[in-house]
Amino acid sequence: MNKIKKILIANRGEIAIRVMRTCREMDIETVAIYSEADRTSLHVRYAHEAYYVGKAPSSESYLNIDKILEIAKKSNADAIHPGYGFLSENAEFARRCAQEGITFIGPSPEVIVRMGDKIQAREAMTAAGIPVVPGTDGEIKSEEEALSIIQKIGLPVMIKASAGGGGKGMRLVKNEADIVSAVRAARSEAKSAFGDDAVYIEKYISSPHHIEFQILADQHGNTVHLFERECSVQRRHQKMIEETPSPLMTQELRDEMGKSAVEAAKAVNYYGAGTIEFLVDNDLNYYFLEMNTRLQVEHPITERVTGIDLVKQQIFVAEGKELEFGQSDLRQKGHAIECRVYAEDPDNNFMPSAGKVYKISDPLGLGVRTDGYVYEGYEIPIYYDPMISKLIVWGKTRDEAIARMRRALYEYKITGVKTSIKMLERVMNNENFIAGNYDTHFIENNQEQLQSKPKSDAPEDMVILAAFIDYLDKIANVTPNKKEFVAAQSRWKKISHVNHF
Ligand code: MV4
Repeated sequence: MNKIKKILIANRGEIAIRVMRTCREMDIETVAIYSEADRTSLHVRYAHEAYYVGKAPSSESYLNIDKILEIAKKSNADAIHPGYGFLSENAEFARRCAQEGITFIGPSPEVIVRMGDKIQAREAMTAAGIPVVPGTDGEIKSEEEALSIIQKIGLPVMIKASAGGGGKGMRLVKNEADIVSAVRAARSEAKSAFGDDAVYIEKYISSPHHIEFQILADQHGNTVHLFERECSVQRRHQKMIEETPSPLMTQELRDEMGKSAVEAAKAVNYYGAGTIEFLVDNDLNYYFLEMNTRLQVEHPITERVTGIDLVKQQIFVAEGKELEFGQSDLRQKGHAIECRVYAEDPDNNFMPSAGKVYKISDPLGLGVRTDGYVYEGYEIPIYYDPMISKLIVWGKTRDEAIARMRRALYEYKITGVKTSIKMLERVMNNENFIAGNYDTHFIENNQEQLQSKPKSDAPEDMVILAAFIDYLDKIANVTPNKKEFVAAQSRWKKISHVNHF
C-alpha cells in the first residue's frame, strides 16, 4: 500500500473538477495545470495549487509531457490523474510517470499499447475466446488477401486502421470492385493520420447497438464489471446520450457479456478502470469492438446505478489496494441517463457556438447531477472540446428517468452561446427513444422529428429586432403615439424573453 497524498490532474474542464471533487472527499491535495486559455477556468480555482503549463493549443499545454512532469515534481505530487482525452491513453506518458517515480492513475503502459493497437487487441481477444467481429486475423498485407477475405466473410465489410478507433480511418465497402482502391485509400489515410498504415477488415454489422461494459480491476488479479452502458445515441461518432441499463438488454445477455468483459480484462492483465466496447446486432449477437483504457466521459451513469465512485476506486487501485467488493456485491439500481450539453447549434448543422456564457443555471432537485465547469461570464475557449456539461439523472424506472430528464432540461438555462439542449429535449420526446427502440442510426433515422419545429407565433429574433430598430428610427423624428409605443414594447419583451428567460 502506497497512500497517495497529492494528485496532479493533467486535464481541464468538467473532468478535472470531477476528479478533484473525489480527491477533496479523500483528503487528497490537488494540483491543477492550466493553459493560457484557461487562466480563468474553474478547475484552477478549485484546486489547492495551480500551475501554468503552456500556450493555449493542447500540444503546448495539456499534451506537454515534459512540462507536466516538471510541475508534478515541483509541486511534490505523488500521482497524476489524466482524466479522459489528452494524455489518458498515452503509453509514453504512463511510462515517463513511472520513470519519475510518480504514480500514473490508470493501467500499465504495456496494456495501453496493446489495446491502442486494434489488430493486437483483436488478436488478444480472439485468443481469450471473446467473440470478435468476423474478419482478418491480423494486418491486411496485400490486395489479394483482401479479396480472399471478402470471399470468405461476404460483403459489405469495413476497413479499419489498426491505430484508429472511435471511427477514425474507417471505410465501408459494399462492392467487390471497390475493395482494392478502398484498402489503398484506407492505408494512406491511416499513414498520414497515425503514422501507421496497418489496416484490417471486418464484416460490416448493419444497424448495431453500441453497448459497453465498465470494468474495474486491482493489481492483485481481482476483476469485476459494473454492468453496461447503452451509447447508441450518437452523431458522427460523437456520443450525445448514454443510459444504463440498456433497453435492449436481457439478464441472460448481460451476464454473458459481463463475463466476456471480465475475461477480456483478465486476458491482458488489466488493472484500473476500463471499458470494453461491443457491437450488438439485431439478433443479440455481440462482438468485441475495442477497449478504452481510461475513465470515460459517461462514467457517471454507472456511478449512479451502482453507487460506486469510480475515481475513488481508480485511486485505491493505483495505491495497490485490493477491491473491497466482488461481482456478487454489485447491483444495478434503477435507471440513469446522461445528456451531454455542447456549445453548438443543433439547428445549424451543430456549428460550434463559441463566446461568453451570459447566464447559466443548472437544474437541481431529486435525482439530478450536473458535471460542469462553466460559470456566468466565462468565455468558452475555442481550443478544446465544446462540451459545456453533462446532465445525469436517475429514476426508479426508465420512464421516470426520461420524465426527470425532460424536467431537468426544462430547468437548464444557458444564454450567450447556443447549446444542444433543444435537441436533447426532442430526443427525450421522440417516440422511438421513449420506446427504447433505437440503434446507432437513431439520429439519421429520426431526422425529421429531431429537426427544429416550425416557429409558432413567436417571430424570429431578427424580425423583432428589425421592427424595433424601425421603431427607434421613427421616434427619432416624430413623437410616438401610445399605440405604436405599446406595440413595439410588447415585441421587445418577446426578444428579452427569448434571451433572458
Ligand atoms: C463497425 C460498425 C459496423 N461493423 N464495425 C464506429 C466507431 C468505431 N469504434 C467502430 N465503429 C463502427 N464499427 C463493423 N464491423 C459500425 C460502427 C459504427 C458505430 C459504432 C459504434 C457507435 C456508433 C457507430 C456509428 C456508426 C458506425
